[in-house]
Amino acid sequence: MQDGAEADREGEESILYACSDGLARITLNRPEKMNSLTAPMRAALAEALDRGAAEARAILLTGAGRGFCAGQDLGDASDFENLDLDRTLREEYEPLLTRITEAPVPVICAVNGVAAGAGANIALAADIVIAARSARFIEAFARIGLIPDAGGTYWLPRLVGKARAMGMCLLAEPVTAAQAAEWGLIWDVVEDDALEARAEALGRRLAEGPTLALRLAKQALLASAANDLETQLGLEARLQGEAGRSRDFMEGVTAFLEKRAPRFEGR
Ligand code: LHQ
Repeated sequence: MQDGAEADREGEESILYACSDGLARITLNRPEKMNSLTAPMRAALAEALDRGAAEARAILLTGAGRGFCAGQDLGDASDFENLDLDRTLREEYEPLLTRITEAPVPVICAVNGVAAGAGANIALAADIVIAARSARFIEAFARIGLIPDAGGTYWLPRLVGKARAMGMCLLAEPVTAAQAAEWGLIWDVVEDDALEARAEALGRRLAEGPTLALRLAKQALLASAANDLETQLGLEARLQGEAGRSRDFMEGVTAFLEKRAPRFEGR
């Protein structure tokens, strides 16, 4: 059994965090196990997401090595006597997923290799997902007698429709990055050796963006799943009212009229 300090160390080593020029880079770093998630790693990831939300204007999440994330560490989940998946999901996965969707800054996920199980669904929770051509998305749960979790049953039908969501979940076959982009599961696919540069460029661009407006846009888009048109139009009006009072809106219009690039401050 691990003591607290040991778990903290394991968490710190398995999640790398760096922040510069308003962009927080978070790397899942347990490449020898395809960055599968242990409990200390989940805690460290939550902490890194909080740090990014507090000090950066965009967050970039990726994985070290040849995989993005293979979901739950199945070694950790083999103590069947003491396993309480309901609790693990509510207390350890849900906070990660809501930290991503509710982050006040855009979250980009650069899927550098296979994304399986909860690893695939953590990626899909991000605002912009790009993947290396060799990456694969596997809703692997049925292979081990589980249902898709970590938000998969929420995002998949919304992103790709019922037929593809059912196929992905019931057959648990890999979906290629190219297929994922074609289906609208992700934003784009790029060549393997171009992923890092493309992700950095997107991250920097978003970090220089009108952060407040991006946050409100994200809020409106995410709310639409549960709203009727009238409610959504009301929400848009309220949030646009807020965006319209920002310095960045003034700067955006001024820059347009002066035919120059805007210098957004994020407020
Ligand atoms: C792993 C893992 C892994 C441990 C690769 N764990 N070691 C579940 C339960 C609890 C609560 C909440 O929710 C969940 C949600 C889930 O996420 S369930 C789904 C868990 N994930 C999977 O079922 C995927 C399991 N992994 C695979 O199917 C394959 O490893 C993939 C397709 C990801 C990669 O295949 P390969 O490229 O052939 O690599 P590999 O299988 O050789 O893996 C490399 C190493 O990583 C290997 O270790 P070893 O010591 O033998 O070299 C694997 O055992 C290890 N690894 N995934 N999830």
